Amino acid sequence: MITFFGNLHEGHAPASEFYRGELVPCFEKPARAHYVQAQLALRGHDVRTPAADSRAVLARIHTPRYLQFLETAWQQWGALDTANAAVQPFPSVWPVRGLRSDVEPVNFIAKLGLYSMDNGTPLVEGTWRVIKQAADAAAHAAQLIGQGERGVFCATRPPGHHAGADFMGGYCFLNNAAVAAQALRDGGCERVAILDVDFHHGNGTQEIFYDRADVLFVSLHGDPLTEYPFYLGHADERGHGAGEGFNLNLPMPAGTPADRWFAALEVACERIVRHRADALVVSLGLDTFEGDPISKFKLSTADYSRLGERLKRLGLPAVFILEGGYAAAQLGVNAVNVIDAFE
Ligand code: OKP
Ligand code: ZN
Repeated sequence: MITFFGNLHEGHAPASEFYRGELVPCFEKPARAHYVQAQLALRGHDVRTPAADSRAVLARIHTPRYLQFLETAWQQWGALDTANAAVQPFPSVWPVRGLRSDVEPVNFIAKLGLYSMDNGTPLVEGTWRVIKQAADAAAHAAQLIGQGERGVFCATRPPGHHAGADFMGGYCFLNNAAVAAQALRDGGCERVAILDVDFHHGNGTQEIFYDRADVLFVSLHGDPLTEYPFYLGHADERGHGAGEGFNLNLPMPAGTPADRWFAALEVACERIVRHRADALVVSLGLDTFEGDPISKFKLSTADYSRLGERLKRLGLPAVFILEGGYAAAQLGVNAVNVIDAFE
């Protein structure tokens, strides 16, 4: 399968993130991409560097002030103090209910809070270049589908599905799946379906398409009552206005085994078929794996082949976007199992 690999990805390598109130090494680390790259090479895939420019489609997904902030954030942080070059900025205050988010503060940490849903999305000097290349890959993949390709895999990091129109969160900055879906629409697809199989609900993708009927969003994930992102992803979120009925959440409890997960996948596939989509975007998180250090489903390595086979039977051209998956040493095998079975 044609795959896009972000050769700049090592430029986004934050040292630490908050976990249970302490700073720990980041789970979302460059080694994840190294393992995927190695497995793609081993199995003879056509690995390319993205060459499209996603800027126009990014402007249709994210707000101007959020894009402006992301692109200049590190420079703004560094301009405050020469010592900041060696310090990761984290937000510490957020405009929750009753506070104003229409006025952008001048204070950098306050701006970071305005554009964040959590303190779990570390930003470093190289972040913009890396996330822009991942979005470029998503846009390029959609172009290739428009030219008749059956499947394209974006083996990029960091993930994107928690990023909303104007905020980062959950290691995500730019919503690559949304970029792919919008680029497919702009390239002539009348209806697009997004299937998000990451363990965590894709709150950003849901939000971006919530009032639209042209892009169906379907997600299988850990129940937000107990799992990140906590504040979105319930079964009663069905879409709004013209988009009513075009959002389907299938939350499942922690500990969900493979047979129950595949039963939910059937429900998801039935809804996608009913949408009569021209193309599919798969938010391919592999953190449903039984060995994942931060997630709680029980899929095995062989189950990822089963997933790829089931998606193949939908008969739709598909863009696969790498999302989560933190058992790094197994990530390559699990991800490429999906891709190989789909082919
Ligand atoms: C991103 B993706 C707190 C640790 C938990 C939230 C998990 C983000 C998962 N710093 N962070 O959906 O795989
Ligand atoms: Zn995840």
